[in-house]
Amino acid sequence: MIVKLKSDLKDIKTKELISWLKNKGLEIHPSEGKTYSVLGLVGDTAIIDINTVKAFDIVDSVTRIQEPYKSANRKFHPQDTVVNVSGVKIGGGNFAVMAGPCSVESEEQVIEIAKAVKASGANLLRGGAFKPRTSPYSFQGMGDEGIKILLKAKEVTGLPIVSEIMSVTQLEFFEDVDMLQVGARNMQNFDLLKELGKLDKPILLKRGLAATYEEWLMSAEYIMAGGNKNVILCERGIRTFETGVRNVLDITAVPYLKERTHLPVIIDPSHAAGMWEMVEPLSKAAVAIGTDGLMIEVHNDPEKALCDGPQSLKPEKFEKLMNEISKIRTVII
Ligand SMILES: [Mn+2]
Repeated sequence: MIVKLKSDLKDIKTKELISWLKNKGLEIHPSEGKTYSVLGLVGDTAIIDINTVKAFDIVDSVTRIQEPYKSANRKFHPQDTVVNVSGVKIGGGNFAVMAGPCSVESEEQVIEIAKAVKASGANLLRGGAFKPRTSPYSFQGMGDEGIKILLKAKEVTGLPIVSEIMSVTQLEFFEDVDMLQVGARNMQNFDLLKELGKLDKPILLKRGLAATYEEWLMSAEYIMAGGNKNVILCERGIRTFETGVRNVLDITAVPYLKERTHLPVIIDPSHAAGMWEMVEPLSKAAVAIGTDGLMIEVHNDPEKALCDGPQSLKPEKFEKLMNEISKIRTVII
C-alpha cells in the first residue's frame, strides 16, 4: 500500500500517522520527494481499511498494491483448492454437475428428478427448501420439511445435497445438508457469511446480481477468515442494460477468477438466462472456458413448477446436455 502525503515527513501529523500504522504491525518505508512525500507500507495491509487512512487530513491519496483478499488469493496459495462435498470433489481438474428442481415441491417430485439426474450423470442433487422470492406473495418454499425430503432423496440415490440457506436462524435445519448455498441476494449478508465461516461444510457462494469480482471475493474472504476454506464460487448472471434475458451470464468470471483465486468456480446457466433453451448452449460455453462445474435446474413438469419453470430442463433435455458437455470435456482436457 502506498500513502501519498500532503505534508512532509517532519510534520508532527505525519509522525502520528506513522506510529498509528506501525501499531497495526506494518513496516513503513518513508520517501521524501521534491513536491510530495510517500509512505510505502509493507506487511498485512489487508487488515487496513483504506478509508480510515484517507480520513487523516494530511493524506492525499492511498493506493492498494495488493488485493484486499488474502485467504482467497492465489498468490498465497498457488495450488487449486479441491472442495470435497461428501465424496464428490470439485476443483483442481475435478468437474461436477449439480442438478435438481428450483424448489422442493413434494417427495415424489424430488425423488423422481433425483433418480433421473443421477442416471444422466449428475454428481449432486440441488433443491430449494427456503426460497428467496422477489415477491412476498410467491411460493416461499417448504422450509425444513423440504430439507427432510432432500435427505430422503439422498438416502434413495446416494447423491449429496445442496440447498440454499437464507438466514442464520435456519442453521439448525442444515446440519445434514452436504453443501450450503448462499444465494445472489445474500452474497453480502455478512452476519450469515461469518456464521458459515465457523462451519466445516462446503459453501457455494453465488455472485450478487450487481457485485464486482472483488466484492464477490471479499464475501468469500468473510467465510474463509472464520476458518472455513471450503468455498466454491458460482456465477449466475449479472444485471446489465440488456432486457432480452433475465440476467447476462458472465463467463469471463471463470478465467478471470481462476487467475486470482485458488477456489473452484462453477456456472449456473439456468438463473442467468431464465429460459430453458439457453441452458445447453451456455453450459457448453462454460465447460469450454474451463468451469469446475455446473448447477442446472431440472424439473419433471416445468409447466407446473412452483418456481422457475421456464428455465428448467426436462430430464430428457438434461440427459442430452450431459452427453453434449462430455464431448466438449474430452476435447479440452
Ligand atoms: Mn431457481
